[in-house]
Amino acid sequence: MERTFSMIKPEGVARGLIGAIIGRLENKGYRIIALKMLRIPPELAAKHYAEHEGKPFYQELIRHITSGPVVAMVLEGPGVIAGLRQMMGPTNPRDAAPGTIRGDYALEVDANVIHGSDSPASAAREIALFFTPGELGEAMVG
Ligand code: DAT
Ligand code: MG
Repeated sequence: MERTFSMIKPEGVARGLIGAIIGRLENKGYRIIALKMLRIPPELAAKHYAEHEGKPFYQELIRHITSGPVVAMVLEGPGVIAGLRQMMGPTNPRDAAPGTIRGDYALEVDANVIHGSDSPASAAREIALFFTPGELGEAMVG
């Protein structure tokens, strides 16, 4: 069964959108197999967004994602990696259609309320950054 990593960003938490966003994901049929609220430390933010290092928006991206608590989760379901990206809508909420999460809840690219892994490799990498095997319900070795 496919898994992906998702995160409600600080502005989504601050605006009280946790329930609305998670409700959509559960209504779709995706299963939440791990969930936590945390304030992301700068080192973890840098690892999570390593692909964007050096881009003009990188410093602001790190400042923003570490600015307040996020809700990080692992979702499971058939086709969940691409399916979540479809539910999120495009990166820039101005391009996102009504009915998508970014289309319904966001206005600007630097505050687009939700993250979702963009590929199987990203999903595996990001899940491992945020969750231990034990937190994923997997057997612990030793
Ligand atoms: P996505 O979050 O849709 O996977 P991404 O990986 O290209 O998009 O970028 C990561 C985040 O960086 C994105 O959610 C918001 C921010 N970002 C991307 N492009 C940006 C830009 N041109 N200006 C400001 N922030 C940007
Ligand atoms: Mg991305």
